[in-house]
Amino acid sequence: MKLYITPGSPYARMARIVVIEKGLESRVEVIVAQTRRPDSLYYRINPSGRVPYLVRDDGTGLEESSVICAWLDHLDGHPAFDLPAGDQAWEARRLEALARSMLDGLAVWSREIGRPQGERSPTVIEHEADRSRRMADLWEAEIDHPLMRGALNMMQLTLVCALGLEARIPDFRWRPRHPRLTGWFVRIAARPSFAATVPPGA
Ligand SMILES: N[C@@H](CCC(=O)N[C@@H](CS)C(=O)NCC(=O)O)C(=O)O
Repeated sequence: MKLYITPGSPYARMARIVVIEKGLESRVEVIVAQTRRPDSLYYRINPSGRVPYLVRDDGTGLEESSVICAWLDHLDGHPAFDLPAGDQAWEARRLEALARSMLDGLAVWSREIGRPQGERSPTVIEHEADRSRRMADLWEAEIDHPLMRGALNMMQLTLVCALGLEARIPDFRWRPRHPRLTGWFVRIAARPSFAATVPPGA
């Protein structure tokens, strides 16, 4: 299989973490794609131009980090990241949606500051910075939830990839006012799969 990524993409990072957590390194070739370039050859592989993108051994291409993570997780017949059963499933969905929401906002912020100076929108940047502060406050209150403290799951994985964008967004300084979230992040980010996939600095 071929997994197309960019080193700075938090969505691609989720798939890369699952590859490592599931011990699939020898089966999945990780390839850096040229995104956001006119006429990139990558568009012939994935017309949307987005990463992550997984080309399975049968040639079928999969888009969307959640779909790719689930596919990789199910390959061995022993999925580790499926939703829990019963009422806990709704809690898991609620938490995953909150983590996704934070991640999506930060991805917009990161993209915006990656534009050439004259093309950046201060309005977008301020909007996303404000959102990130509210979401960090929310997570400071939620982080002791049993699902955030138990075995690794998609909620935890998504939130770490969101908070990890501190490497790409110099003004995303969420740690000082969020001691519980910081302690949680430091512990979980020390896992080899997370440490091996830290995005490069801005
Ligand atoms: N919802 C998608 C988001 C993927 C996404 O937006 N990836 C960005 C990188 S962080 C990308 O490929 N951007 C290139 C482009 O928009 O052309 C997922 O979860 O996989």
